[in-house]
Amino acid sequence: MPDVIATGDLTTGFTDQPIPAAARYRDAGLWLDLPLWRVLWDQADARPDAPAISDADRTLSYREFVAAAQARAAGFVETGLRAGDRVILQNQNSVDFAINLFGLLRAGMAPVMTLPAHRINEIAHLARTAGAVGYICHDRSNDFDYRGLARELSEREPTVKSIFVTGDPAEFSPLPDGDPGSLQGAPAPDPDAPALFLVSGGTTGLPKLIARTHNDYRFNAQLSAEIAALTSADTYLVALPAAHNFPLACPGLLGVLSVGGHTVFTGNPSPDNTFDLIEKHHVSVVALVPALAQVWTAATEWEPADISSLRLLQVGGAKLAEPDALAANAAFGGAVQQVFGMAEGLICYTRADDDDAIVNRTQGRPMSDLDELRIVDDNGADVPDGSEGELLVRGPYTIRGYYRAEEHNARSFTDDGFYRSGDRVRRMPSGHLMVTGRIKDTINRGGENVAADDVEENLLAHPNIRQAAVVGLPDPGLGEKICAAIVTDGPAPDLPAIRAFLSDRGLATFKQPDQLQVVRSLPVTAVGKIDKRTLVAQLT
Ligand code: OOB
Repeated sequence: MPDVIATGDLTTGFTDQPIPAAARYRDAGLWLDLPLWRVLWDQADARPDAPAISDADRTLSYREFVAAAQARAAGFVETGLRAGDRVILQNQNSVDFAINLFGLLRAGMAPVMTLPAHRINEIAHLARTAGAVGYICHDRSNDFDYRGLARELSEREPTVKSIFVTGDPAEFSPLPDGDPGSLQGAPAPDPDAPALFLVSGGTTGLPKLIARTHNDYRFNAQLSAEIAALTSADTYLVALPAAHNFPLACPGLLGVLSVGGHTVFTGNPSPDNTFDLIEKHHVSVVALVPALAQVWTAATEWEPADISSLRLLQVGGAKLAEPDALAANAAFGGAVQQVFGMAEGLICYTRADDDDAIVNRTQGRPMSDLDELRIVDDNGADVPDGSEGELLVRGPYTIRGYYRAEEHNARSFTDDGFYRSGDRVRRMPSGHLMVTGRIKDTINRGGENVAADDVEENLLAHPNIRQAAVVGLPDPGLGEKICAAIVTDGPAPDLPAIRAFLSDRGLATFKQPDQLQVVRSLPVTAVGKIDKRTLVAQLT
């Protein structure tokens, strides 16, 4: 594979579905062979004046949304970006996010869907791997100046030449709007090529790029919408970071657009804000991580807003404990749907007609009949139903390889194309899965997956740290908190010093240790590897 991929080249380093599998998905009517942007355009013809997207500042109808995305697409083309170019999108939850996303899609450019909490280390790595030529961000938000990040990015990755900033752009460009005429004559994208890139939760250091095609991602959104029984009467609240697969397409923004519903963005997921939004916009569907679901459940006791419009409370991203599921169902009138999903593809949902026990205890069953699941032991042999094993998956919307990551792919995929999820699960006779843990070494902190070795590598850069092991410890609010155990040479830094050090290195805030343990030595296994299981036992 070449080190540098040309602008406009979306297929170098992309692993597509084998021809027979693709034929099966197409024949079954799952793949529609349409550009992903059509999900919006089709509805705009049907209901031009219905509200499509809102944030605290404005609401756009379907007609207005299409016009804005079309102008943005033309603007991107007029500034010199080309179809097939990768562009890093790092926006807050907002109408601007949606316009930029659909502007890029409409112009045939592939957005790299980064989260507001990503910092220079992740952004630069993703930009380099994707061969990105553009970066889009807000000027500043939550006390962070993204223009500073943009400056560092353009120094580290000079190929990122087009930098657009929403708000005050300083030396960068404002978001461009152009004459939709510039889009005429552009060839339609190949529906089996990547439409956009999601970012992996990360298991081995820096995040990986997950190319989702026009066909597979539309299917993902549309079947999710069907399972959620979405209609044009629904209003969906984006309370999680909008670029994450869950609020983006499970069913999220794309699923809601596919049925002509209304999507409301907020950057503040706390109940004192969101409950008022639910009342104001008659929100019917929302997606939360378990830690937030807990907070929302408690808030129903005291928040005065009328939230009776809420009919579906999706909870996923990390394991929802059964008592929390019960409490949430009690507080929200049985609205809970458990969602077990991954940016790599497979999504499992509990269904409206599932028994209460299934909804409260399991993480759902696969969305599509064409999802192929295997649950295997350490030797790769299938385990019987009811036994624990690693979940492997293949199917109509599950990737066959990370983008431009040959080494990872050799480890993360079987020879016959199953993705090794790293999740330890058990299958019920009904087909529902219970997620019991992880095989891979990641920490799920409030729904964000943090790779232990990413944090470890950065810790080891500290002059006084000799050894470092990062583990997740149970935490009532976050699910898991990040604990760093370190062996030091010389004076040991304290937690605030460590956090400042890691911030200076550009590590994302959500990856920073919550707890620091200075130890004399780390426990090791028989072959001398750090034994994290024992370490966790020692620390809890
Ligand atoms: C979602 O996607 P990612 O890519 O950020 O993280 C995927 C990983 C899974 O492999 C699993 O380890 C964990 O997050 N996970 C869960 C879970 N949902 C995700 N673990 C236990 N119980 C659950 N319900 O997190 C994601 C993508 C789409 C929809 C929902 C979540």
